[in-house]
Amino acid sequence: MKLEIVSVIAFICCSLFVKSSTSAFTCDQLDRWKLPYYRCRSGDQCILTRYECDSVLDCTDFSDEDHCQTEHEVNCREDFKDKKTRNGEPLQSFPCQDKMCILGCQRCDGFRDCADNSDEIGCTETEVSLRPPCN
Ligand SMILES: [Ca+2]
Ligand SMILES: [Ca+2]
Repeated sequence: MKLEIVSVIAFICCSLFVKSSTSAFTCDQLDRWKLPYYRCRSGDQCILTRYECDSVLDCTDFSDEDHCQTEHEVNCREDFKDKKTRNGEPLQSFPCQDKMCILGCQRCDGFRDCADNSDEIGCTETEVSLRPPCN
């Protein structure tokens, strides 16, 4: 029991910095620890509630982000506001169809970054192969 409490505290502290740590816990654990969580549509994966609609894909089936248009619009405005690249140019964003925002360089890079895959729709093979990696 004591070990579990220590684990919960460690988890909460670490998860402030390491988002991927959510995958290390099962629905049963989050349930037992009485932490608010969101069950991904697939049913066998759970994430902390605060990762639902945070504009980052956490569920492997993307269900934590596919119903969040309003939140995405707000996050998009805030995430890219006054952001500059290393060259001092405004950071480009790409709006997914569901209003989630990704980096402009993630469009047509061959990887699904939008929950609805709209960043990879209509891309030609040449476009994908010539796309330089984001940096
Ligand atoms: Ca998320
Ligand atoms: Ca992409």
